[in-house]
Amino acid sequence: MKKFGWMLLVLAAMLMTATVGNCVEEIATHTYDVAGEYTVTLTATDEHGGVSSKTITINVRGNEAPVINIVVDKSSGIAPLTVQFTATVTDPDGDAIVDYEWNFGDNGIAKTLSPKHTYTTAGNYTSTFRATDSNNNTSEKSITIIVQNESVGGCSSV
Ligand SMILES: [Ca+2]
Repeated sequence: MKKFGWMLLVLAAMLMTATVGNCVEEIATHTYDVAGEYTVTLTATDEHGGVSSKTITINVRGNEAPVINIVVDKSSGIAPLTVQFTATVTDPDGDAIVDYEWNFGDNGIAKTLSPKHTYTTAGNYTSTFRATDSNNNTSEKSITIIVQNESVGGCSSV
């Protein structure tokens, strides 16, 4: 019984050594320039050659492009067709929107968010809104405007 008591004492001492051990704190800094998922592994070796490692995953997000929403009051009609365009633009990172432009697809351009544009000639036009954030990331969104001649689908007079 006494021998068993000594063994418990030795076991307790061993556990204490393992728990207390030597604590080493190292601070390392590293900058990730490119977006992606990175695995970081810390490996520590003690004086007896015992090795232990721990791995964590670092997720690096890049600059996200502006998010655009566009609305038109009509997407088809007879020429001359005046369309009210409305764009809203936000940036997921909170970057400032430094440049934006409507390109109406008929060589017409506007630098406002909500322009009106009149199509004078029949045709299918791709109207595109483009926005750029302060980190030079650009996105765009398009909508098709169909402009018809007056005679298309209408009645012809004799
Ligand atoms: Ca951004």
